[in-house]
Amino acid sequence: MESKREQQSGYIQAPALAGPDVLPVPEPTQDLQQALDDLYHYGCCILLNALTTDQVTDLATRMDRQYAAELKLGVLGPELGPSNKKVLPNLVNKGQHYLDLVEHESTHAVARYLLGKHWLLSSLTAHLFVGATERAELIHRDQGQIPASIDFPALCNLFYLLDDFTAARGSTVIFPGSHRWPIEHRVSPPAAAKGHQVTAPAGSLFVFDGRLWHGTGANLEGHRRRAISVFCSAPWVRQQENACVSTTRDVFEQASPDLRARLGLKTYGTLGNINGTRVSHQRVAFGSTDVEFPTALIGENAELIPLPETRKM
Ligand SMILES: O=C(O)CCC(=O)C(=O)O
Repeated sequence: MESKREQQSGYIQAPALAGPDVLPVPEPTQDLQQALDDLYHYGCCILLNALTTDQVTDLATRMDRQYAAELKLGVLGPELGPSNKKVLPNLVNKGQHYLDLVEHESTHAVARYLLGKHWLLSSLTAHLFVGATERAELIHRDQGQIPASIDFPALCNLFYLLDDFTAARGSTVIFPGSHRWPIEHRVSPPAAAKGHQVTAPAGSLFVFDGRLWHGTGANLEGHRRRAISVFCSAPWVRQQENACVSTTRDVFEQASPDLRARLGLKTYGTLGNINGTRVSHQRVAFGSTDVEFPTALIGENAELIPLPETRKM
């Protein structure tokens, strides 16, 4: 297959590999252009020093504090499952320090490269271990819901690492190059043992294309191994977190226009309306325009129905 350009996002797909070849893990780099080239060739990259040491320390401390506080919520807290690998959901309402990662210049550069300029935040989550695990978790492709025949990324996962990632700490098992595998190798996962584990220092940004086979490694040391996932999607994919319901009105009101758009308060072509959007805006192919929460929705016989606001109690 030749390189081909996706019309909506501008993403250029590398030629397909002949079979399910696992390429080496690309070397960590400080150079953004090299990182984007790695995404093209390998479907993953490691961008060094995306966060400063102070940012790493601050975010790691805040994540631990958040986890401890949410545990105390008992049944009101999120469902965290039996595994020692935990994912704290919806960081959007949990502090500006997390939202800053959505607007981080590296996030924008990478998401734009893979998904086009209208990319959305699909979810914002904290990943941490609270003990050892014996085996690797399920190997999967994050865009498993998207038809496997699609030869471009519809999602991408950006992991800001708050601890060094090593194999013994359960770093991610990845199959570099698998975003270029022939279609018959895109549905059933390869054996975890055939993958490579990521080695990268805290402060790095580890990115993987939504088509890349990967999974959480076994954390034999039981190290905390913290990371924040900024999960991004193409503007036509349903967001993992239902942001317009899951985001407090305070966050929306304080958000920059760019952040509001990433959360979904922007149309994309004919999608993403609130109470309908002026038709003139929808005529622009793949165009995009801001939307506002109306004070009321319109019901039968034009009855006005107040829109409930979500605010801190
Ligand atoms: O925690 C990891 O290493 C990988 C997490 C993962 O598989 C995912 O978020 O899709």
